[in-house]
Amino acid sequence: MIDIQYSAEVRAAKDAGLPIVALESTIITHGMPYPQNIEVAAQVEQDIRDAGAIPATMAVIEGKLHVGLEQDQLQWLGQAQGVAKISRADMAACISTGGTGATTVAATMIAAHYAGIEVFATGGIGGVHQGAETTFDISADLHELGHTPVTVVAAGAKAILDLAKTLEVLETLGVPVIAYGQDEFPAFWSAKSPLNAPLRMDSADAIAKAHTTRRALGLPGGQLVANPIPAADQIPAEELAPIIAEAQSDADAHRITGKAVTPYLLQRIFEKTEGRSLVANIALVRNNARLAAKIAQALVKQR
Ligand code: PSU
Ligand code: MN
Repeated sequence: MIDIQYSAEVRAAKDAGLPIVALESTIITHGMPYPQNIEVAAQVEQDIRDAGAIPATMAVIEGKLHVGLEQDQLQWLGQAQGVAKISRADMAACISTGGTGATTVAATMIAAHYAGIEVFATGGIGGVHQGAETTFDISADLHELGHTPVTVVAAGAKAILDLAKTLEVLETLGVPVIAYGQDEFPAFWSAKSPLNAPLRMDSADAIAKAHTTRRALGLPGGQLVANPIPAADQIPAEELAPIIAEAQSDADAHRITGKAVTPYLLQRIFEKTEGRSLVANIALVRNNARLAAKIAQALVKQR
């Protein structure tokens, strides 16, 4: 067993059996610019508290797995240089070599499950990239959803991805994709997409019941809850499509590959929308945090 470094708040919540929501840290170090990244991280934690649960932001700091960060640690991480972006493949190596890394969706799911936390809120999961038929760039987040029993609340997959292929891979891996309150699979900055999600649920209770039923059946893997961005905060898909295409061809021209692809595309879209993509990203993460808190509460009630 490896030691977990709990924040005081998460340790107390665990002892009291309170609902806890996991949060990732790659969105802080690689997904948003400083200083908004730190403001958003603190705001999202507060949204979870206001909605009746306790936030647990995950990170590896100098070889220690942290489940819940203290204020000063969050401040430090948001400004630190050279923090790794860790996923399933490199999480153990980061811990064993005393490294420092921010957790992606995949690594956050592993950390949450290890700490006994069943619900996790993020912005958007990684998925199948455009052009994956030649690059083979498919996020490890998808396989993690097939392996690890954590319910992940996201605003769908980021619209920089190939959403149709992402849904196909999730189906192959046996991952329930549940649209919340609508039929369509949301497209991150936009609430709707031309694709329907395979499943739809309209309450946190129903999502919590589906989670426990999967576990009772002995099925490995989690669920993806696709929670649409609030209508007032979205950017219309037609407006974003050419911007995403430009960002993608910039990435190709600069031969950006591997882990660098997603942060590069997010940064380019931020520049090309003059920051509007970030405003939408913040709104959707906060919306996901509130739903995740309700699901965590429903799970505690069902125990
Ligand atoms: N959601 C956001 N911003 C982000 C991410 C998610 O709103 O930056 C991060 C998550 O950590 C996710 C990662 O796991 O992007 C996906 O990276 P990749 O495509 O390299 O697997
Ligand atoms: Mn990738």
